[in-house]
Amino acid sequence: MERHPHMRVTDPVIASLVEREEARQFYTAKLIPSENYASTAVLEASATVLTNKYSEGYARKRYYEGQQFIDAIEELAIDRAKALFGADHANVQPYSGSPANLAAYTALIAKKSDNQRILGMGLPHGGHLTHGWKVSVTSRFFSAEQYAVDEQTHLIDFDDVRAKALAFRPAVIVCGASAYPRIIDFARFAEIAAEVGARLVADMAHIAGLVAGGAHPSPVPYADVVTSTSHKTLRGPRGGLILCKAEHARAVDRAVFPGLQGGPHNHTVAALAVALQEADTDDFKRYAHALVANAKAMAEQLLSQGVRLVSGGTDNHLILFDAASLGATGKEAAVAMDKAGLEANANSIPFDPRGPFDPSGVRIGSPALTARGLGPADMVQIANWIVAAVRAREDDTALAGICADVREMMTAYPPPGFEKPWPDPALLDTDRALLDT
Ligand code: DSN
Repeated sequence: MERHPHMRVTDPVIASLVEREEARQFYTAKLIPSENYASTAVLEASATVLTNKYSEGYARKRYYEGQQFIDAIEELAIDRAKALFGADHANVQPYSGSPANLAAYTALIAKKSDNQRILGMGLPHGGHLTHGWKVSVTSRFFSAEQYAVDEQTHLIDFDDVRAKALAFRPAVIVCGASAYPRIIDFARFAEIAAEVGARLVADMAHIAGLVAGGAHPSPVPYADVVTSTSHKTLRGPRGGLILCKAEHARAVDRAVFPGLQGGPHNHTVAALAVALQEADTDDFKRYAHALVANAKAMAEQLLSQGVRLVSGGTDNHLILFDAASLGATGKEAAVAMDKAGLEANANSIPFDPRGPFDPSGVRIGSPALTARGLGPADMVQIANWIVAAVRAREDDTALAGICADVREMMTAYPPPGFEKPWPDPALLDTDRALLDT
């Protein structure tokens, strides 16, 4: 059966690029911890005529007619989000995690005359751009201060968080991370927020699937507002959501629409509803615990090979390793790994002596490989390949050899969202110029 039969006719160049990306995702070991494989059902919901509909507003209070089915879909997504995470209120319209964070801050810092200060985790210490990092609008629209991890342990330095909270008196403290391999103590953040009279925003984008599956403590009981993406460990479509306490419901809804966004992406909301139902199952709980076990297996094997890990290991889905312990920079290591079919990203490590484009670290994780069904023994093999690839970074023949082995392993574990016939691996080796012929 031919893939994408209509697109092949109307736009063969895009169809061909999509097919090649399908092949790349199928045959590559996806180690980027913020990526995953959505199920076929989630992909089906994403690719529906719901994309044709405008729905500014909320269910039964819309600015356009024809909403009877859209309302039902959005209400289902909201109900499922509230039930899965035990939240008072859910908004499923944010386009992704960054707008969700901006909406959370504007909801809690409503007026120009209010205290406009936010305190978040510094990007090089594992935080996100939108937690107040200097190049983000979150540090221009608001006044931002950043906390750090401890230089020795690489754990969040709560003395630093508290001292900065007392000195800076933020309106909002942001917790949550994009590159932090340990459990986040949301209760401790809530204590500090209460002490200084700040609101607490928890960005659980990276760990939403772990929280849903009971593999990481939930921020919902502690935070005023919880933000998330839906496409990382939660395995949904590319989008965002916000959960909050009842007292903030109206402010959050108004911050999303009309504050920051126009019409919601209804196809994404439907796909999110599908993903939330999938996440409310015993299968998903097993997945969440398995991905942590897999990350630990990979971490232990890396440690046994002399690789230095930020914080010495992992409690969650991700690992940050210092490529200098393999004699490479982060970028050199990530590029070599990519040639070997091991997809990762170079990443700053705490107190990194190098700059952000070629930092010292590489960030890897287990969510996508666990979704394919790989287990701890496979993760040991993957760790060995990572070390071999970084060591052989100048040797394209050796990297190609590892890549062939990776492809063989990936073929044995077809990812969710792919249907037979499997992509043709030759698509990965064809020249780009052939696309135009
Ligand atoms: N870009 C995401 C990540 O890779 O962690 C954060 O939003």
